[in-house]
Amino acid sequence: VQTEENDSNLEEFGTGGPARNHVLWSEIDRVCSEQLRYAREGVGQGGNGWQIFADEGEIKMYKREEEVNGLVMDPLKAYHSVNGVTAREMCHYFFMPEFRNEWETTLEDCTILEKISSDTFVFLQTHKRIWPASQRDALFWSHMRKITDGLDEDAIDMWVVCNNSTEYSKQESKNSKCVRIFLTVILACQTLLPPGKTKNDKLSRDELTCKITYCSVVNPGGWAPASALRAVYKREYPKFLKRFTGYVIDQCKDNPIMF
Ligand code: 18C
Repeated sequence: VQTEENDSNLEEFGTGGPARNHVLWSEIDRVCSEQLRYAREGVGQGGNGWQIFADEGEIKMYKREEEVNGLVMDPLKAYHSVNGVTAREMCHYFFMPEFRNEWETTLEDCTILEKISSDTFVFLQTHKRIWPASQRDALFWSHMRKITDGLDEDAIDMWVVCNNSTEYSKQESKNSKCVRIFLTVILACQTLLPPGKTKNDKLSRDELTCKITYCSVVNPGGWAPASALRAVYKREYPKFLKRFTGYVIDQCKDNPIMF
């Protein structure tokens, strides 16, 4: 990961902090709230277009088949539940760029274009090429915050990371043949404890459960055959969720619990 701009703001995570004064802040705040509302909407009983496409243990992945001007833009909604980590830990490893290469299998290069604050960065990512399609890249802001209202009844805390494409930084692709994709992603995590326990109790990691909702919409930016694209995400999304959560569990297992 390369850093092109540095800023040493060290405010508390999830407060907005200095990011509040940034030109992107109103968009970041609005999109995070919208995405959180969207993540909380269920997938219903199949009547509203959500179809399950991956069902492996705790992982359930749903898509809605949508095309705009012939481009596949199927929204994805995935659920998972893992033991041994907190919501904050899960979001921390998703958000912090220094870990990304270790779990993100489609990544070729990740550059931090701007550190708006310690919980808000702008990234330019180049992804691996799938022959014969053009290589893709993405320019997006990423924001991590703590959520204090509307938690599930059994949850003790909630953290989210929201990623959303932006054109605010007119950064060109690193490779002139790259097609820019547009993404909107939310990772929403809640921590659950055994009945009667609180985070002030002495806890072991096997008493922690992290309930995850991951939603994404990726606009491929330029034409790609629908069947190939659907085959790619059917393979890549379950691979991502298993690998990422497994990575976080492994990183955290010998560390003190971070709420
Ligand atoms: O959310 C995830 N990661 C975050 C941090 O990186 C961030 C990034 C999201 C990028 C998602 C889009 C990546 C597209 C890359 C092209 C595919 C390369 C595959 C290479 C395989 C060897 O939010 C986790 C993201 C999990 C990504 C799953 C794959 C989604 C595929 C979407 C298809 C996009 C069009 C590609 C055109 C290919 C045509 C056949």
